[in-house]
Amino acid sequence: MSTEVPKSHPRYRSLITRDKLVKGCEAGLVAWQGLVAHGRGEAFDYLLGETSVPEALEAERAATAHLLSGRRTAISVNGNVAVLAAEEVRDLAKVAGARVEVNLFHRTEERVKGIVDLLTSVGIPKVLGARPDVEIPGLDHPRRLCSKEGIFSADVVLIPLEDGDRAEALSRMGKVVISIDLNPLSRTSRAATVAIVDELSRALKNMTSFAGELKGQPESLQKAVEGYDRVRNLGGILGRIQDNLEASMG
Ligand code: PTJ
Repeated sequence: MSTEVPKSHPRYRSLITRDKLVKGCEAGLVAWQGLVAHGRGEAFDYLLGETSVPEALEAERAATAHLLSGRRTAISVNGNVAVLAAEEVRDLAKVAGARVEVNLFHRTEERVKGIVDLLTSVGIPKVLGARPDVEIPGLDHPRRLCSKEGIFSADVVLIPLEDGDRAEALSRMGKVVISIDLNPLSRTSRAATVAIVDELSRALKNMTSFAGELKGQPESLQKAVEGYDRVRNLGGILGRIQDNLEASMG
């Protein structure tokens, strides 16, 4: 159930996003646990000023350069990602030539089908994940199930809102792993090759614009990849959170 949110409400965008997730749960697309995960993300976004901080932009540029340089690339989509950013996934996949694959932690065939249908309805021509044909080694939960044509054979994988387990397993497979996770302390952010600490929709939109800028520019691609250092970048993010907290204490 949700109340009509007036546009004048100071937290309008945040409330609308929550409503989308609640409706996604009611429609069987978002796992109930996705609401909890969103709340954690929101808290970190608040601490970062609800904006794409310079470190996030640097990581997004590096991540886009990896996507554009990859031999075979894939974007993994779960329930939260589909409901919050189906169009942004479509736009980035198109410009980067990436495959799109549904991969769920709380997997049921109904949820997979609903999410595939949603992604197809926004114009993604081929959505993988409904018929997994291979398993990611070292994982015991349903996220191990994937498609040979997509995530399994990709050398660069974008995993928004992921659990740390699979991020580590994909890294062990030698892939370039790009995470989008507002929690800079998560195992996912620490296991990724490039850890984007930014809100999902903002991050995907920024990456799509970077792709337009970097495409066909081999020197810029190389510079963006080589100039990024995950540990330094995450340290910068934590420094910003600390500064924001200190500033708010007056
Ligand atoms: O759809 P399913 O079944 O695959 O399940 C999806 C969830 C998200 C429930 C599942 O992957 C999960 O439990 O994820 P975690 O381990 O809670 O990790 C999600 C991470 O995403 C958390 O660290 C949050 O801080 C972060 N997060 C949540 N919402 C956003 C976000 N980061 C960026 N943008 C968001 N909108």
